Amino acid sequence: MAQQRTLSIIKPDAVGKNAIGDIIARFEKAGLAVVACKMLHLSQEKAEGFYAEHRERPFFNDLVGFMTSGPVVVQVLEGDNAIAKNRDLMGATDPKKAEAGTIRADFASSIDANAVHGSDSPESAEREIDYFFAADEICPRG
Ligand code: RTP
Ligand code: MG
Repeated sequence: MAQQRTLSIIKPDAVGKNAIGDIIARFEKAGLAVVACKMLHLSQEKAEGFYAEHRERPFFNDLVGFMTSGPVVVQVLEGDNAIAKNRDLMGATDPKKAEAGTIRADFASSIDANAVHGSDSPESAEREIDYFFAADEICPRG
């Protein structure tokens, strides 16, 4: 599988637990490289635009409220099969269903406060990376 990029967000609950380093270590140990990274506090507009595909879902307002409740760390991860690999490391959306040893099993508190986001397809990865990063903010490892 060719090198791929994916967007990862460490959500406000995990930032609040001081787990940024532990979570990034899991990506790096699994062979994913951080090629872009920034910390920011999302505005309501930025969070709504990011999750626009969920706009009609009943949990949308709670999701936006949670994602704007504190700072997040947004990263581009690069590596072999990065999109699926990141989703495997994250575990299921609901931490009660997440496999032992996954990031959500270890750091998430609930389906809302679930520690991390990861792009779910090559199309989402491209859109989400462009949503947060300019081309000159990404530093490929070559
Ligand atoms: P994410 O987009 O954050 O990586 O999570 P995901 O792909 O695993 O889940 P997705 O279906 O895209 O949902 C986005 C976020 O919305 C919240 N959610 N709440 N209450 C609910 O039934 C429910 N379903 C989803 C979660 O915080 C999820 O991460
Ligand atoms: Mg999703």
